[in-house]
Amino acid sequence: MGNRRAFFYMKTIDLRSDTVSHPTAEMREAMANAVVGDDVYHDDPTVNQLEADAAAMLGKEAAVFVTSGTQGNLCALLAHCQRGDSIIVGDTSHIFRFEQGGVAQIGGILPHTIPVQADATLRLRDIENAIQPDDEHKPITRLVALENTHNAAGGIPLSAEYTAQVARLAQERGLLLHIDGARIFNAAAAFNVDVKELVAGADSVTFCLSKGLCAPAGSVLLGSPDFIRRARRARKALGGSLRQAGVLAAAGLIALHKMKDRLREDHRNAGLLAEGLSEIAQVIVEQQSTNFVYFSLAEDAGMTSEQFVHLLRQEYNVFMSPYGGEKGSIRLRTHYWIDQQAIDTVLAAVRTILT
Ligand code: TLP
Repeated sequence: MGNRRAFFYMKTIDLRSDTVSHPTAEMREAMANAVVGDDVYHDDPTVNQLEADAAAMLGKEAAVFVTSGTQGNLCALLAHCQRGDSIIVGDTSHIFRFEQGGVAQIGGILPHTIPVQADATLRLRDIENAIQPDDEHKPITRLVALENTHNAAGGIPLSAEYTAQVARLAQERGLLLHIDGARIFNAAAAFNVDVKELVAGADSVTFCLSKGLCAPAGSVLLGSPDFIRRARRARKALGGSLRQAGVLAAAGLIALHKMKDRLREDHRNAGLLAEGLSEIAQVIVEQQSTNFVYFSLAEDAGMTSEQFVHLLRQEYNVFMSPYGGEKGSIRLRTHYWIDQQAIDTVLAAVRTILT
């Protein structure tokens, strides 16, 4: 217990998700000084700049600022689909699993799920087989959705080559391609490619400003001007049209221009955490990819994952997520506020608890 007390007054080290990352001092200052207008009138120069810069960066013609990744995906699917249409999505995708079934609940859209493979891909054969024939008994298959990086698969990125194959198949079969790119800049950092290459064949893509990129809120949805006009309508109906949203977009601009280039540091830190954890006898590291790490405790650890996570939180101010999936029972994600010193502290705390 003596050692544990030494950690007592330390700051919180929050590894539950990258969504917990706070805005930086530079973001807070930019927010305070943002030039704003009414964005429903397209009058907010800071929002307009964020949308234009994001479109240029991802190689799309138009963009709209939305409140969250969930809203971005829903606006995209409402803009692409009619009620009764069907979309092909992974069975562990965020759209299917973690957005309350909004596409069905609000859009009347039928998710046709196919298995997400261990490498986060959807098999082309499974996509082909899920496309419904033109038959009055069947819903119309409108779209395929990919997720990059894939959350439930453990932060695995999808390559430009794979995405191009799906885009080609979609085009040949008259389907649209949407990418939930909540962490697309992590994927770009992992492959060391221009983010444009990862979304080249997509009709729409969303990315989040508020995860590894550290902005306090907001996502961007991109596509053709006509698609974005329809997505803006959907955003309004969902209550997501903000007024002086430039205060948020100001942080978003810093996220876009300054934070994406440091995501490699988060990946390196996730690697260091995985490496350090794997050296502790009672820890089994299951997976590390981009900024995600999954591990479980060996039987001789003498406690459950829940007890372990509770102890870490109570005694060391280290927050982790008990996960309980097949990738391991505990999940960590690195982000801007997790530095080398935090990693050393976490590894020391885990060692102390388990030994
Ligand atoms: N994911 C959150 C939780 O909702 C699970 C997290 O902590 O990772 N797409 C992907 C791939 C996501 O991981 C998330 C957030 C979203 C969309 C939704 O983003 P928000 O939280 O901004 O609605």
